[in-house]
Amino acid sequence: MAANHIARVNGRRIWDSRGRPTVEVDIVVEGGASGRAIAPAGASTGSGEAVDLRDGGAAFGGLDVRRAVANVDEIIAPALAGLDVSDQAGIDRLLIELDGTANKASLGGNALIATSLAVLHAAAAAQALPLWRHLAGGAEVTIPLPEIQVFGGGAHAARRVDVQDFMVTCPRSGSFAQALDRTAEVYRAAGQLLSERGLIMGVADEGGYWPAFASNEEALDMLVRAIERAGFTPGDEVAISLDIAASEFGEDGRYRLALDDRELDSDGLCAMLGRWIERYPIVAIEDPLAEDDLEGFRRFTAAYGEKLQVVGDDFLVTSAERVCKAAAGGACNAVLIKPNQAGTVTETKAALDAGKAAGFGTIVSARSGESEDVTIAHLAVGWNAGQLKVGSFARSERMAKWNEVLRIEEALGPGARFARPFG
Ligand code: 2PG
Ligand code: MG
Repeated sequence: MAANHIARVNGRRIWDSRGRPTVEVDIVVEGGASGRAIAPAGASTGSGEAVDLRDGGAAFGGLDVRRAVANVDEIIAPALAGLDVSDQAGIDRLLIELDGTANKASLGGNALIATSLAVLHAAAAAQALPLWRHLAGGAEVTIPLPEIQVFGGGAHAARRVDVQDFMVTCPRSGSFAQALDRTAEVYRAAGQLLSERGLIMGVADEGGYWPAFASNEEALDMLVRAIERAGFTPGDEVAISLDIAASEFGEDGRYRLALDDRELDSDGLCAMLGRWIERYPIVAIEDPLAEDDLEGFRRFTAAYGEKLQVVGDDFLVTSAERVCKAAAGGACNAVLIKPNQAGTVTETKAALDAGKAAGFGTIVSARSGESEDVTIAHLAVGWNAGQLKVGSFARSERMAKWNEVLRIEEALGPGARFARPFG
């Protein structure tokens, strides 16, 4: 048997950053090389995502994954035995067929993505290449611009504020390392400001400060102050990026901002965000409207798409088809790329390629439930995504990924090109 052919696949039940069970897959090829990957998990999920297979019942809030792990061992492993790991597309097609559902509910999106990513790692290891280099295939790569959460809200902080991610990004940095340096100062300054005001309440799911604010806008004011206290000019070295995650508080064109005690229609929400765009140095807004509000997305993109990135996450769910439709309808100008929303590496790459073909910004992203797995750092570099979203600047499941990009930047040496998605 050839060296790249799969000798062993095994699933394992491990734990994610929220202390919930998740799926890990190991793949070993005949030549001895191996690959491993861990499925992440979202909390604010789009209805069009690949779904995780969870066991239900009383244990662990119904979130156990024993059936998904069994599917890896009993159904996926025998089907993949002897296949060549370098045929990612062929293996992903087989995984999709084995599952046989549109949303991967049968074998589980968690079983599929961990397997598909483990195949990718095994293929890189079989060539003794770091994953990013294997993905780049000799082409020049860019180091992504990070967007990093400072305050976490929405579904990641018991809806303490309505907006989910208050992030910063440092578009004028000369390198990834410098962007992290600047972010570290802002994160620190934000912590000091909160502690001075008696607002330190710990951190939300992705490591951003728990947002004990009286209004959504107070979070924005505090972020601007933190940037200034860190010694930077808001909108110059450090700018703001938001994930509104509006599907979490709106549907059928009605949006209920609980913290601000306001109910808005689609135009009202667009107008409110428009005022924020005027007042604050915002360069990107993700899911400004709910996933069912196509017209709202179109109007918002028509009004502000020239000025800033309008990013589809729940709205596009890492689907090439949805990206193409959004591009044709002018309903976005950037796409978030989450491998577990698609369910396989091949479908993830197709969504990214569709985004690039449409001239969209492309942002590889982690989930709110994460692990020590750093695959997305390699995907962002090797696929030349241009941007990377991982969560905050605390907690090792987040820092592991930022640190991995630092290592890649070092490996590229002085020739490393840093992406400039905002010109
Ligand atoms: C998002 C992600 C990350 P989740 O909405 O972009 O912040 O959250 O993984 O819960 O979907
Ligand atoms: Mg999002």
